[in-house]
Amino acid sequence: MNRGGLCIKGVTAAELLDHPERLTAPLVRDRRGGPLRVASWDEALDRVAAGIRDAQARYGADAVGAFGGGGLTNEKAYQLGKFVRVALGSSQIDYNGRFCMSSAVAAGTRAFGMDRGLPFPFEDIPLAEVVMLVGSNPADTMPPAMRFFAEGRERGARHIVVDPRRTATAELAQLHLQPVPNTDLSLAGGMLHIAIRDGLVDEAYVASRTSGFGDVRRTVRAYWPDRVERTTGVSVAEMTEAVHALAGARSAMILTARGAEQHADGTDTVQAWINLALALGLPGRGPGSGWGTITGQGNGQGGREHGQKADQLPGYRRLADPADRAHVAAVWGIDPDELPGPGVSAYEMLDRLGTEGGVRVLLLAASNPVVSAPNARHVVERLDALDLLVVTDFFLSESAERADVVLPTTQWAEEDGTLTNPEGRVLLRRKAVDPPPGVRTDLEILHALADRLGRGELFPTDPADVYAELRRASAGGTADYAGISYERLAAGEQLFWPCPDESHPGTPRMFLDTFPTPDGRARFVAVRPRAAADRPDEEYPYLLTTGRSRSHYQSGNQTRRSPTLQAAVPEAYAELHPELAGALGVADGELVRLRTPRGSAVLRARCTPGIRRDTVFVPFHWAGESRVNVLVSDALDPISRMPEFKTCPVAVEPATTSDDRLEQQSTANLPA
Ligand SMILES: Nc1nc2c(c(=O)[nH]1)N[C@H]1C(S)=C(S)[C@@H](COP(=O)(O)OP(=O)(O)OC[C@H]3O[C@@H](n4cnc5c(=O)[nH]c(N)nc54)[C@H](O)[C@@H]3O)O[C@H]1N2
Ligand SMILES: Nc1nc2c(c(=O)[nH]1)N[C@H]1C(S)=C(S)[C@@H](COP(=O)(O)OP(=O)(O)OC[C@H]3O[C@@H](n4cnc5c(=O)[nH]c(N)nc54)[C@H](O)[C@@H]3O)O[C@H]1N2
Ligand SMILES: [Mo]
Repeated sequence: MNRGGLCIKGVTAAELLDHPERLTAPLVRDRRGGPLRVASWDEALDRVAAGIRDAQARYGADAVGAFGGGGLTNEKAYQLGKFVRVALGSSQIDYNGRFCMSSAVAAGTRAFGMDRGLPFPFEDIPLAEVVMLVGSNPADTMPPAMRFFAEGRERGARHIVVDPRRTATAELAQLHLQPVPNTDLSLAGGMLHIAIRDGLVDEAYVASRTSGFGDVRRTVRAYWPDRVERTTGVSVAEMTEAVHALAGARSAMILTARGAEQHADGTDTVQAWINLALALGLPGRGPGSGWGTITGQGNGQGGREHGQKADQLPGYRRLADPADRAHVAAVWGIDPDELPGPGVSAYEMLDRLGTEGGVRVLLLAASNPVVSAPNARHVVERLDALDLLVVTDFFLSESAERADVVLPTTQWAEEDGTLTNPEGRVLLRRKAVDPPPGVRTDLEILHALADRLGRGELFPTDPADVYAELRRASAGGTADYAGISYERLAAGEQLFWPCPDESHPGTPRMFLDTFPTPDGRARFVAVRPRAAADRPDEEYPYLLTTGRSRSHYQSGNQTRRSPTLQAAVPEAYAELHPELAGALGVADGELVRLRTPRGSAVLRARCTPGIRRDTVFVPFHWAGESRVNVLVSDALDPISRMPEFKTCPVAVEPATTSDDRLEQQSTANLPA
């Protein structure tokens, strides 16, 4: 897939396999506030099982929950979902994908009847005469995919980037639209208004393949281009140029990523871009055309298909659907009535930890919410209110530091498993090295816990066995893996789901003839901008947006331990326009303090003329004093439950007092 190309994080990932801070024995804490100490596996697992039994006896099955991650293999994500429903009998599970592409999932499902990040292969990108990337910076966040864009440009493709910053991706594009953060919905509406006004709508496609355009046509009448220009900061000329380019091309795509999606109106914002794509007749037109979302984590796609999500069963089946429940219960060998109903979303679960009706014992695997969840100070308070926090990780993350029990697990090179990439292509990752002694796989840990809860026989530990079961559980579902075997993958077949049987070639391109909606048509949905929960005012005059740095990954628990990556980008920073910095009296390289009503953070100022004057950008990879999620609002999208990671009003000032030193980026903290 990557033809040997890796990003810098991939190149350096092996530095972490035998890292001195690697966890190699379970840790337990005897009392809150006390130190973590080394324990035997039996002691640690017994402690967890006793905590589970105790909480469930006192408060009911839903008092125990799990929080997973899109970094888990398909096998582990599947097993975690099954563990919570079957071994715990609890409805309380969700995962960090809720913070990732959930708005695109919700919008894609609403519009097309199903969600697969890219309904076409990466290989189609060079076939697009025009590509519009909205809130997506793959030059930093998916460098191996850049060759597809480069190939397109070599063939003469035009690329348009919509981003409040002039990113490395925008540098490569022919056109860069630089909107005020959180105004994409208006921008897409303004562009659709122009498309209708200028007769660019593909009327035949709209008539034969879609429903609901009438409502949308009426709604976007109100998006006068000059009004949209005032809201978004993108000129009428730029909007016109962009929409004419998309409409005039024989093949064109609109791709969104987190910049468009991580908003409290993220679902409607993605829908607004899908509405534009549908009006121009792009989805299902053929190779090189369509709408897609560029998924993030290593298994961001597969991790969202097999039951880590609160309302979901494997294969994209739904917990609320009686036929889906019956199918999965039969594979699991249980009565469908034993399956709980849907639970609550990631932030809602975190928000209620330790409260009446909330989770009291939390199993956390493959996420570090102390750093990555919004309104992070509040999340820490909630984690500390638990009866028992159990964290499975290979390094002591900021979340693991607060745990009562820490269970050491294997890294990517130390076990087999499959991952599903943003195109729906299933990849088999083979074990390359043995794990350090003392470490267990996530599957072995789930088995040992299930065993203590009387259900061990339902939880195999060999990834091949788990995957075989996953194939049966997903058979006939939307994300159908039934025909994708380890053997076919090992033999080099390129397989995209759905793939219903072993003779099926898989499905690289979807929607060519029909959409999986009841009437086979894609749905337009009329959407309107909602007033943001908070707007800039005198106290908080600027807009904070957050995202990524090329050299660090997510909460930084892995990349802050890589000597090479630490040397490349040693500390947290805030990007500011030189004029804003000048007005504040801050020079490049000095410290600034950012404040919102939720907290404050201190960061190194990086002055760059590539960012809007009203916007400050901070990557979220750091802990301590520069943990930006302390500032971020927990307003949630009403449909996807995605938090508002990408904008909030912020105050910026020089950091001058003695307590403004950057806190040491502690990574050690291992118990003696
Ligand atoms: N180096 C690196 N690569 C990664 C990751 C990492 O942590 N580090 N994480 C992986 C994961 S899980 C994910 S989800 C992907 C994310 O990949 P991307 O979505 O490409 O990454 P982000 O930096 O979160 O956001 C993209 C861009 O959105 C812009 N933006 C901010 N606000 C707005 C807005 O209101 N509108 C628009 N149009 N744009 C806006 C930001 O300036 C930013 O350049 O990256 C993956 N790859
Ligand atoms: N402000 C702001 N916040 C954001 C975002 C943003 O753009 N801005 N982006 C959001 C997005 S898109 C995402 S995806 C999240 C990501 O944020 P997190 O969910 O915190 O992701 P990671 O830092 O990758 O955390 C994974 C943890 O699990 C461990 N781990 C890795 N693999 C495994 C495994 O196989 N098993 C186990 N047991 N542990 C493992 C790692 O060591 C690490 O500690 O952050 C979200 N938070
Ligand atoms: Mo993500």
